[in-house]
Amino acid sequence: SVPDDWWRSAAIYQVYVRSFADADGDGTGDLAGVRSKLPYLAELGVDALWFTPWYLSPLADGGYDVADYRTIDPAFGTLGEAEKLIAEAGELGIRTIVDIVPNHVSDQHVWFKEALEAGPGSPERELFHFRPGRGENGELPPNDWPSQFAGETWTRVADGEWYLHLFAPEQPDLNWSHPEVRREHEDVLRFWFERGVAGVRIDSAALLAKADGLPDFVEGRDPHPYIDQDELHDIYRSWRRVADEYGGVFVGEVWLPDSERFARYLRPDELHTAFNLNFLTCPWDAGLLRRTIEETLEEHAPVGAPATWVLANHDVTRTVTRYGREESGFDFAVKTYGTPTDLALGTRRARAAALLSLALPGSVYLYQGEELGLPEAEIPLDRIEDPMHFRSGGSDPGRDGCRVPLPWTARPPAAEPWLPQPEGWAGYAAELQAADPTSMLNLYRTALQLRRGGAGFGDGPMRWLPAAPGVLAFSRPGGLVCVVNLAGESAELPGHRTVLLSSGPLDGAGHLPQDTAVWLRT
Ligand code: TEU
Repeated sequence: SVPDDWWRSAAIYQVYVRSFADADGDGTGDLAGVRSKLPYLAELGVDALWFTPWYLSPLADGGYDVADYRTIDPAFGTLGEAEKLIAEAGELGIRTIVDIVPNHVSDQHVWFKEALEAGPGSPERELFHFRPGRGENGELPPNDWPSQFAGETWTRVADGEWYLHLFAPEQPDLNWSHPEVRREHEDVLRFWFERGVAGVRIDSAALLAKADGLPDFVEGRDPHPYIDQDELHDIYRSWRRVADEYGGVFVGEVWLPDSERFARYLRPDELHTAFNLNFLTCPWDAGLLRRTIEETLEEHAPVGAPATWVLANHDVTRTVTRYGREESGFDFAVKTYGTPTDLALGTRRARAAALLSLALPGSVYLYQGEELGLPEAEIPLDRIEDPMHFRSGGSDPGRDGCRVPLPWTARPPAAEPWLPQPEGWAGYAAELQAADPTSMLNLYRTALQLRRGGAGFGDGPMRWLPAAPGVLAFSRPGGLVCVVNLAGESAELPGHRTVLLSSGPLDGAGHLPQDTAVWLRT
């Protein structure tokens, strides 16, 4: 029998469908491609798949602009195929998590088309945030809110009104004070739970509710008018009741550095889990990592929610590139090409980080290609599609560099992928790595297998062990010890233990080299 609290310790693999596996050879990944790779995912040893939005979408923001939540985009497949995929994955013991984008819809969504048509003052417009402009002729936007992407947050339509979009203009924000918006989303949750999904990722979960009257905002003076509004908790309590009918779970993309505010979303009648973005953004530094881990566990403890550990996703610079740079912290905002990067160093650190995150208490998220050690790709300017690039006026290369289709074989793909694979990419092919015992893929496979079967992994207590400066060492129940060396020299390992797994070779003296991690057992 399968425990119903599987999510407290799961390893969850993020599938960016468009770039995962292309079965029909049109350069774009599809559901048939995912189905063909289910054996690969089962062998990797993950417990669940999170699919980035696979719904009907003009792809103005890679699918985070949804035109219809109940239809699969024809580029990916059909609803019937999604149902087959969910069932086939289930037979292999792999659960499915879908991605819900409640903050906004596509400008091609029927609601928005009707709102444009119906005009100012209509009930259709009330589902969004339409307002007259300021200035003599309404030529100025209704307020001064900063965007979540570069660029404006308001766009003016032909009849002179403006509509709010925290992201791109193709992503109009919904009005979450409207009962119809709430009703529709709870129906969508039911629609997917009925189809067998085990969980839902909630996109931009702290942004949905807006302060009454959409007031202007002065940084440092006013309460934020659209981040972390109190009404959100009422929305998620209501969603939780829906999820509980199906035994479904939530993971929120709650981007709030304040740990007390963050933990409010994880109260027992709200979201089960939320992404640990502080861990993702933490530089490769022993003191900072230790503090982040401690704060994470401290903030989760009072609400009884398990922590999550995230090293990568489809929005940020790939791990081996990030860790191969002088400034290894979160750098999506300064995601510049040509920053000096030592990929060998970054790869060593990424391997060590994998063992660290998989040994910590809670669940772990992996982003496709992380298990292959893919670096960030440099995308030729004329091939970039991410709206972030265009909205920054071209100064930010955007997020496409971590979204390049995966290399499966050493041969070039049959069709030119929608984003070009850089030269040398074939060297990372899953097929080659599967045959190489020292590959990143085999490190992840072995680690995930040990983690699955092993006592002391997953949710539960951890205890820090004394260690040299720059070295992190902790134990888990059942005798598991994890040691990560971030110091400038080799570190001695605690005695009387066997090495279960190591992210790289130990040195001649049996010590742990710099930027290496090890799992030990008593
Ligand atoms: O991202 C939400 C979010 O927090 C972004 O503002 C993030 O900071 C940005 O992508 C820079 O990395 C989610 C999705 O993960 C992202 O892919 C979407 O573009 C966005 O929502 C809009 O739906």
